[in-house]
Amino acid sequence: MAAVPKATLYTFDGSVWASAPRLALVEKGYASTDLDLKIVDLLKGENFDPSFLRINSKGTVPALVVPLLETTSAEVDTKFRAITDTKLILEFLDKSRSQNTLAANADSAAAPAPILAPATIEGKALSDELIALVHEPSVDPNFLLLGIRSEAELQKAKQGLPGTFVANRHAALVAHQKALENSASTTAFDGSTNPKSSAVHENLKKWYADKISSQALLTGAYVGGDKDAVAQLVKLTNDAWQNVAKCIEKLETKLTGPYALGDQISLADLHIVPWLARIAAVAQGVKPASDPIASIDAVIAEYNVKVGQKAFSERPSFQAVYGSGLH
Ligand SMILES: N[C@@H](CCC(=O)N[C@@H](CS)C(=O)NCC(=O)O)C(=O)O
Repeated sequence: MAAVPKATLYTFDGSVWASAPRLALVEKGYASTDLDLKIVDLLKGENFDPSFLRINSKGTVPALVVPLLETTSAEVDTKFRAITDTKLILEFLDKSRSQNTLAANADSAAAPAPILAPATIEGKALSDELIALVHEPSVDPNFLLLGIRSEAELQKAKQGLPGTFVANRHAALVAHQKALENSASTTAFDGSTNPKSSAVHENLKKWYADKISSQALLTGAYVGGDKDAVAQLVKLTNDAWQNVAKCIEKLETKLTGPYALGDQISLADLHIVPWLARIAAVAQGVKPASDPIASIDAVIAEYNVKVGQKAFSERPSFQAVYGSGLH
């Protein structure tokens, strides 16, 4: 029997936003056989491989590749589409589990899944607002991981995970750029050039050049020993932490409690919890917490988030994603 086409979630354990669909899979009661998980090691810069960029041209996780229903029959080759935005991935996972559209062989006898989308127009407006708040570029949790509040912090960060991350990413980008420059992918066997592959080649070259320049500040500070870059990074990091404090204050006024929208967990929690977890992890100096639940509570207490996400830390989904430490 031909294998039934399944969705594939591209993920990485240390990723903030990939943690959101990982929480959702548990909350929705997906079985481990419902979809394939593929690890893209961000620490090694695997998200910059041309093979991954063909799946997600943004080069980010999470990415969910789903079979198109109209092509999941034996007669036609299955076509797939990629969903590359965390919010859309969660909405898709929420809808698919009750409708069993994620895999053609989804077990229709499985227990009904909770609906995570808010049921009312007001609920949806608040949910969208909360989700947008934690996805604001000014409180980017990935920047906070690599940010430094002082030169002394840079020396520490260089020795740890942030240093490895920045250096590996830069090395991967430069290696891909070099490989493209040296490759003759535009020339076919008969010596002619294929305009399509030549355009792909040019697009990729531009992608790597743009990405390298978007990382220039981090690379300059961590790898290049550039004093101006260090000073600028220190300023941006301190600004970002001010923004985090404001964001937490805003969350505090808007969260209903005990979950974001009230008594039931909803999509908004699955965005807020990974954001708070990263903030907590960075605030502790990026070391694995021996007790992740106590540490997230400590950050919430420090910022005086009254309702916070305390209730969430007792859930099996939280244990599955953060049981061995916040990230
Ligand atoms: N706006 C995107 C952001 C996703 C994102 O930034 N993912 C991070 C991991 S948490 C990533 O893949 N970073 C790799 C990179 O930017 O090179 C979303 O919400 O899905």
